[in-house]
Amino acid sequence: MYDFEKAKKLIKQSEKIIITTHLVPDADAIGCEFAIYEYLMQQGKSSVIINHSPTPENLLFLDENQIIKFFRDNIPGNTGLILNADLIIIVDTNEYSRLRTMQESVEKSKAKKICIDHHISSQNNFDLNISDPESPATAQILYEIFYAENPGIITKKIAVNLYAGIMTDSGSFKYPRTTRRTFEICADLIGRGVDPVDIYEKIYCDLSMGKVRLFGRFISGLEYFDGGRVVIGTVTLKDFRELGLGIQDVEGFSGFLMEIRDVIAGFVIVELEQSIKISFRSKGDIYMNEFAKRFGGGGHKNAAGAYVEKTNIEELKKKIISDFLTF
Ligand SMILES: [Mn+2]
Repeated sequence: MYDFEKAKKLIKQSEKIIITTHLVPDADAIGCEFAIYEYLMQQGKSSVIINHSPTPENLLFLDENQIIKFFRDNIPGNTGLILNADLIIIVDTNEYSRLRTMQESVEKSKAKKICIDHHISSQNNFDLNISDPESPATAQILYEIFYAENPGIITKKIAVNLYAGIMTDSGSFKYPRTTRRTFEICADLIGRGVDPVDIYEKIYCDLSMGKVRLFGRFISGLEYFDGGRVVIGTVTLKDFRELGLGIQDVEGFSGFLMEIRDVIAGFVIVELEQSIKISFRSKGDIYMNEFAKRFGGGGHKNAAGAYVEKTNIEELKKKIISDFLTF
């Protein structure tokens, strides 16, 4: 199904292997990193996971031995690791720019680069690109690869990581790319020792009081357009500062907008220190990845994102709404 032969060759030839993923990693990103890390160990290869962003608190259980290194902690040492690597495996994104602070050294590195991802592919150069935009999660692609190689690869530890990725990226099995195959895979993973209740509770039943307050502000500030079919919400730096929170605490807000009756498109604007993040969500055949391009972003049909330069938020909202209503 996926051609893993070239990847195996590259892995075999490599001694210094780095695994990395996109900024503000989710469970699919971290889960895939650990699944590959464990697979490489089985192949007698040690590897280093280095990420731009810290691991969100609710995903720390996936990194119980605190293996993940952070690029910003020690730039000279980590830069050296990246520049001198033989192989860099990038999961859950196909854009070097999403590696943020690591982008420059990854692109400069002489290492071969493998991308394994389920976002619509851009024109970036990888030595190997295993990409399937039909897959609900990168973790599902990895499952198919490992299972085809040898089902015995999928230990309980790998199963937990893959399940966490599939469960979260499929919106707990409700997003459109969820298929019969997704359930078959998850059934197999549960057979390998995954406790779905435990993983769900660890990831989702972990709202801090601060996040609930932030959500309350977000909800009361929602603005509706086009007779309630379009909704836009905002989180500002002021909110973050007053509640002592950050971008990781906005996780789930955009998905929530799609649960409002009659809403077909939703936008979440998050003001950050250096930029503004826009999340785009839609139902049905509204191609938010296309719409997000107008703001320099991308993603999936029903879920996309963009980072834009700091600007007046009210003006940005007006632009998003007026652009969307003629989209
Ligand atoms: Mn993903």
